[in-house]
Amino acid sequence: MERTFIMVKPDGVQRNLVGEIIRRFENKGFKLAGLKLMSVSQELAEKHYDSLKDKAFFPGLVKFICSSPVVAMVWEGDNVVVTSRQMIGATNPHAAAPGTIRGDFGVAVGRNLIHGSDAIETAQREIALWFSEAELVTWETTLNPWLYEL
Ligand code: D4T
Repeated sequence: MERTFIMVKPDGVQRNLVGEIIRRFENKGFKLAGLKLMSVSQELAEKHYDSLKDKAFFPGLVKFICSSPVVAMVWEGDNVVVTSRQMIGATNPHAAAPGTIRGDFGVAVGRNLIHGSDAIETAQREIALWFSEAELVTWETTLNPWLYEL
């Protein structure tokens, strides 16, 4: 089953949106495979955002991610990478559709609350970067026949 990496950023944690965000993923029908509240080191933040290292906003972004705890998660489900990005909404909350997380709760691109992997390969890289094998849980949910046409 496909997996994606989701992170509630420092602004989402500070604004008490962790429960709201988890609720949306649970209600959708995705299954939690990993979850932790953590402080982010500069090294981890720089590795995570490596593809953006030439952008002008990179230093500010790294500083922000390290400024306060984040909640790192792995969610599992059919098409979870693309669907999560749709649930999260456009990078800039101004452009994010109502009903999306950024559209409903954000007002600034540098405070856009949540990160979600943008492709299956990115998800695999990010999950390996943020979680050890031992922190990921493989488990069976009894809901599967009610979520999927098996
Ligand atoms: P993430 O990676 O956090 O899920 O965001 P996106 O995939 O939607 O967008 P991104 O990689 O282009 O940007 C990463 C991160 O940088 C912040 N950002 C972005 C910023 O502070 N200023 C900017 O101008 C842009 C484009 C927000 C998200």
